[in-house]
Amino acid sequence: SRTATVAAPAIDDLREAAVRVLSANWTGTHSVPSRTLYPHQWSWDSAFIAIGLAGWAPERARRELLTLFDAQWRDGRVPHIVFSPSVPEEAYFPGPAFWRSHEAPAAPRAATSGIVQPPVHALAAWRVHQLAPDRAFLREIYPRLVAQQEYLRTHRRPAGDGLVAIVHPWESGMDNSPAWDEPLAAVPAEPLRERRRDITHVAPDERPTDLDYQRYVALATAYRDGGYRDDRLLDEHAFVVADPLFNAAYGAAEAALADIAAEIGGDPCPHLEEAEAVTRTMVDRLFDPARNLFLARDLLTGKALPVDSVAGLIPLILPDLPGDIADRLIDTAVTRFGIYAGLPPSYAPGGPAFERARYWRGPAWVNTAWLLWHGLRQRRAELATLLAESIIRVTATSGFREYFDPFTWEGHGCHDFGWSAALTLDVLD
Ligand code: 9WN
Repeated sequence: SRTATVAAPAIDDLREAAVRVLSANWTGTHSVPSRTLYPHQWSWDSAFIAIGLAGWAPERARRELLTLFDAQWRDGRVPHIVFSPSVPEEAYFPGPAFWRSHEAPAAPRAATSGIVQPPVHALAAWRVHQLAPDRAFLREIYPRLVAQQEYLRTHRRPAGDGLVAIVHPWESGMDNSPAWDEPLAAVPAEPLRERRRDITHVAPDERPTDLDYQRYVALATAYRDGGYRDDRLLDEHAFVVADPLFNAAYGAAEAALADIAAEIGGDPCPHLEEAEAVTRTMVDRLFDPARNLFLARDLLTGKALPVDSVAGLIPLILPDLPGDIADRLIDTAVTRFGIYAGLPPSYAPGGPAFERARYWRGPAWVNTAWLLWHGLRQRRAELATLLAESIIRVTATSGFREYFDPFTWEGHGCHDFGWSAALTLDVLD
């Protein structure tokens, strides 16, 4: 069994502890990623958390996703944060008064941000259904998932080359990844007028820098002041990047939508075709045969961003990825991301930007390990088992922290972090 290396009583304790975290983070309609640092609903967190709820609280798992999609914009975009009206503005920066979603014509009733996150929700909905079958849920969420993809397809392919673009590092979910250093350097930094709240909860040297935040806020302000429109991105926006994790999530979502469509009597074919097309485009445009890794591409300069980010391994979740490319990625995962020894670091050790405790610049995260596990299950079952065991051992050793030192497994960031608990539960079951 996957859990053979960990003693049985410890496994039971770990399962109970994970359920306790998810119960404490549940608000009645959705989960917060963390009661302290992230007191609202986050888009891709909710997808991962739903997966962990499905095994023991399936009604909550479905509600988690449906609550998020209740805040979907009329143009199909699923906002990266849905703000809870009961949480004070000062609790998180930038909050609803910054994003001013209500001024945008397509915005929903709930206050939200105006940017998105990796579309891992179709994958999550399908996994929730596999763990707790419910076709009525699939029928309800399917058109919303299709609209989410449609937004990305029609609004977020500015270069016309089939790659989906992100317009903010927050959209990647890996905010201060070294992959964004070069494109961000071209973004003018403006002094912050608001106080950062994150560093009241977590040590500043485990978070992005003030300079990063100045640029994050400048970019978000520009996108907001342009009415959250996407029609002139290449001419007017300062950060337009194709990220391999985001594009892989988009492609894997089409594959999951094909499964969902087949299950509810719909037509899987257009989804399968789109999944294949995205995979082909990604191999053509983002795979770097010298590094054996997918790289992000700056769509403003046309240049590949030569950075060893774990995001470049995530295309393993694409079912149609050619076997030789998958083998090369697996070789990279083993040799440069050390997956025989533990969880993959967010950025390969040895690179010039590596920092073992600073957020997405080196620490290991459970969600990227889970995505890799998911991508390896059909291809290299023994490596997938190893990764599942590592997730279990790291969280059993250090608790459900937000991220971990990739060598010592020391926990960093906030405690009782939702997806660390949720995805541990998923690989335990
Ligand atoms: C900005 C909630 C989110 C995650 C992201 C992670 C972090 C936010 C922040 O927290 O981002 O969206 O305030 O730093 O980078 O992946 O979804 O857990």
